[in-house]
Amino acid sequence: MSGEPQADCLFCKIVAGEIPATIVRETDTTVAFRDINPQAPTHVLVIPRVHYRDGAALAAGDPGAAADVLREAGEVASQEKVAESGYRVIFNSGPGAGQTVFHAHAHVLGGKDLQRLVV
Ligand code: D5M
Repeated sequence: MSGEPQADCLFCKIVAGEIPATIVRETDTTVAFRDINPQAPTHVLVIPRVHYRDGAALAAGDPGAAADVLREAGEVASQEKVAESGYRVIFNSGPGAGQTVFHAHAHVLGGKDLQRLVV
């Protein structure tokens, strides 16, 4: 559990503006930016400004921010014009699931057939 910025966290640095990112949307509680290694024509990460290690920890520690991340995932899909054709929202949780950055983030993927996509 946390909530506080972590000095060694890449996504906390993006929130703080210390590392550049291609930001597509921002709110008081979230930042959405393009994934550096896109797996689909639309591949945006939505992160809470607060630091929690994964989506479940975020929901437990700050349920409002977790809801904001999910709402923003939908807003990103609309803005990217993939909401109608269908899109996927993924939270990887733990190294065994492929999580590499331990600041909660939702992958928003769309713009191609996603049925066999793994990120
Ligand atoms: O997803 C972590 C994702 O974060 C992975 O798809 C690459 C992306 N990433 C890593 N560094 C950056 C920067 N600097 N900008 C944008 N995207 C980045 P995971 O679910 O942890 O595997």
